[in-house]
Amino acid sequence: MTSIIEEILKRDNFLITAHIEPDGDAVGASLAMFHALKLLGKRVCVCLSDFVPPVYRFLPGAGKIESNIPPDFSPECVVILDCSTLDRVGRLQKQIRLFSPFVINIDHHQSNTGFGDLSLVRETSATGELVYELIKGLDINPSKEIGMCVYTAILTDTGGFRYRNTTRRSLRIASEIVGLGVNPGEVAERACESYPLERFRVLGRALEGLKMSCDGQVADLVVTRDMFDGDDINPSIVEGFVNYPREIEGVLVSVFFREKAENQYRVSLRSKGNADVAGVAKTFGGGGHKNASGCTVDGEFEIVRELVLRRICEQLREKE
Ligand SMILES: [Mn+2]
Repeated sequence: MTSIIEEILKRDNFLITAHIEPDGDAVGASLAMFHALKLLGKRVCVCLSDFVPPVYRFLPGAGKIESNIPPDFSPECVVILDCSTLDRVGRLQKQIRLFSPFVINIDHHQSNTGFGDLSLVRETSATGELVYELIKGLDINPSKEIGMCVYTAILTDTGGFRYRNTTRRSLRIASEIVGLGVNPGEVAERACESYPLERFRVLGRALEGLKMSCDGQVADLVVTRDMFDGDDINPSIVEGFVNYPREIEGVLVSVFFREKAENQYRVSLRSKGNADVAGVAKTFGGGGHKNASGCTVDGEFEIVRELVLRRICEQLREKE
């Protein structure tokens, strides 16, 4: 952390980015970092490869997020947030490379490869939590804007302070933020209860097709493009669908398949307790945490499903 603080203090132009299909942590951590660097008088640009989901557009500064590096901006330092590998940055990676900037990697994924010139990688509830600690380390008094961004990052990555990644420290930070004037109920309404109706129409169809396997320990859902009249699925509409089957009694692993393209599926995995899904995602070239991971698998749906479920079931049996 000390060397990251030194690097930040001595540089002037920063680009902040996070992973493709940004979630509450990616957007929240990026904007918290943006406000903090602004308070230090730096020139900062937040740039994401994909659009910010509408539910996170209430976050202060969200309107300033760019989808390309502005032509008059040459970053000397890039802060990459919530990405376990550099690839997760997506399309912007190419643009960034042209500047050969100094790269700071801040992330909370166990599977982080340690890319970049400096990295701050610890298994915390959210990347937002690490950013908050870095902000404190920089001697910045967190503003209400920073608080709202960090609070949203932690709230969404802990499933509303329910998952096992919720720690004393994440609750302490949340409490400190409430002390800054951030209203927990208000943030939750904006971030968790402001989805478009379409989400629930699609969810209904997906839940109809919910399947149980591995003696009731695994539940899976799929969303295909025909549920959207063959159009590409807007990932922000189905974000978090994987969390619903987890709520079934006895289910240890929930799986969500999203058709990305013909014969290509994004697979999200969530588990309860000691059931580990990091290894399953890794088998298929993905990554993540013990209780939350993901990968992309090519092939016909029935085959993809069979392969993934078999691997999960094997993993669960090994543990017994
Ligand atoms: Mn995260």
